[in-house]
Amino acid sequence: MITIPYLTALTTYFSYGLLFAFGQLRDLFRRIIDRWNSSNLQGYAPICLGLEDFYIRRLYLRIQDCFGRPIASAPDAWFDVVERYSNDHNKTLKRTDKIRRCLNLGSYNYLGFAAADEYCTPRAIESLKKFSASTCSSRVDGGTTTLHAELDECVAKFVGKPAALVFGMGYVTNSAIIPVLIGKGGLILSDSLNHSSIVNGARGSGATIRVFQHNTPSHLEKVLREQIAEGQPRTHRPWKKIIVVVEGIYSMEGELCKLPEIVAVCKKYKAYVYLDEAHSIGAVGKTGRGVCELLGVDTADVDIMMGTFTKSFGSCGGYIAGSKQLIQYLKYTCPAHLYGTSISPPAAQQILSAIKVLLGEDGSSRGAQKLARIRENSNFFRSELQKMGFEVLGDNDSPVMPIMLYNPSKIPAFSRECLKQNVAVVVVGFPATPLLLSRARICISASHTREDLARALEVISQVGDLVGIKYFPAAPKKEHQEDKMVKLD
Ligand SMILES: Cc1ncc(COP(=O)(O)O)c(C=O)c1O
Ligand SMILES: *[C@@H]1O[C@H](CO)[C@@H](O)[C@H](O)[C@H]1NC(C)=O
Ligand SMILES: *[C@@H]1O[C@H](CO)[C@@H](O)[C@H](O)[C@H]1NC(C)=O
Ligand SMILES: CC(=O)N[C@H]1CO[C@H](CO)[C@@H](O)[C@@H]1O
Repeated sequence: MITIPYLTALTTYFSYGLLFAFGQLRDLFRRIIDRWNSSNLQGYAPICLGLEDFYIRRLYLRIQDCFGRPIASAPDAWFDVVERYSNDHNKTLKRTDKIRRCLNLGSYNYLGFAAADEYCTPRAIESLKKFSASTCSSRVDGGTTTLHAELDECVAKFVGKPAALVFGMGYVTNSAIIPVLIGKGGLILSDSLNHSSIVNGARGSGATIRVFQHNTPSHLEKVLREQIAEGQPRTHRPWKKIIVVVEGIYSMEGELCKLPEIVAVCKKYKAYVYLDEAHSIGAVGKTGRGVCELLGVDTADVDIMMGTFTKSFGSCGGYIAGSKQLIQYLKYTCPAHLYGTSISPPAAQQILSAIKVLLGEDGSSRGAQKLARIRENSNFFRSELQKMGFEVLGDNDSPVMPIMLYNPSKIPAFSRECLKQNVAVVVVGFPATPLLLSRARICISASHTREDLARALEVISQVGDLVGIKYFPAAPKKEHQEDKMVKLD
């Protein structure tokens, strides 16, 4: 739950109201002109329609310089941001040859494997030479190299499940696997802040979807009881299967899943647990094995473990880990496995090498150091931000920390002012977050040094004063201000 100062909520609604009103007015004029200029009408329905189109044209495009900035280097602690200019009020942006060396607070490079690594990079290059960039084939045809076979086994062992299967893309892992696991007559219970890939998979499955309050085991139990009592729609027959889908770390909230409590509820009602560890695998836990290790949950109690290699491992792709029976079933039935080209061999080698470093099998203690570093860095940065009076979401140990901006005008202001001082941040607004809850999302990396973090804090503090987002100045204890707050779920 997030509490917003009343005045902020009011001005935020007012800002969106103003943007919406002027946007609609301009659209109205455009429609009148279009009608008058009949050469535009060809008998087709407009291909882009509705609120999304309106939102893109009238809100997003005004601040699009804050998004999709081209990068000219690896996503390391510092990276090169290409400067752009516009001749039409940022409607179109053109690249220049100039680059700006910026501190990178946006990439999911939790362990620092995304940049050149003394162990991983030479091996990835070697595999590129040996296997080439693509297998040009699906796994069941010619696309299973020795690397792929090794990777399946290595991932299963790393996450602590009997078997695993890797895919070329994390997003597809969710969106293609969920429909194979469950269909009509099944029930999916999903956290209200689910990732888009889960939403896509769940909708594509044809199963009934019910949502429980974000990270609230008691509400999950309530919904589960109701749904079990009611059964399938119309027929009221028992559900064929129930799957509860949660994430290890919620990427927009920086929050850790309340996994022990959720697992207990699922056990009680015989529902399967599907855990998406995109942001937690590699990043948390004593040996980087994710939220199960961090929160002391036996991996045997999590039926389907999903994760991606695009964050901590500095590669691409995703995995599903589970029982031997489950993985065997997926190998014969999952279309993304049967008909999609297998993961790129250098990417596979990068993952294998990164896991070896984490486990200390490269013969050094760099893996353990990285894990200690990401934790120290994250906890230091979070507590400093809180001390400065920012509204920071998320839990300790999580390397993701959203700073609340609320007001739509503060989205571009924060991003542009930080960039001016060579700090690159990611800002997020509606529709990725609820309308009121725009934020900047900081991702801390093990490759950030203390000087990097001190520099980032200095800039963020200055910009925070300028933009006016220190919502809790000199009062880290929020209880005193409760009466002036609006509560939002
Ligand atoms: C929770 C979650 N699941 C899945 C994905 C998709 O992974 P990928 O980016 O590797 O396609 C993401 C990506 O951000 C994510 O946050
Ligand atoms: C009318 O339509 C033509 C062709 O689509 C276009 O080139 C022209 O700019 C339009 N005029 C106005 C006033 O919108
Ligand atoms: C366009 O973007 C730049 C930053 O890239 C910003 O300073 C400027 O205010 C923007 N212009 C408009 C009209 O929004
Ligand atoms: C498939 C799924 O889980 N969808 C839900 C994700 O969360 C949103 C917002 O809470 C719901 O509207 C979806 O039904």
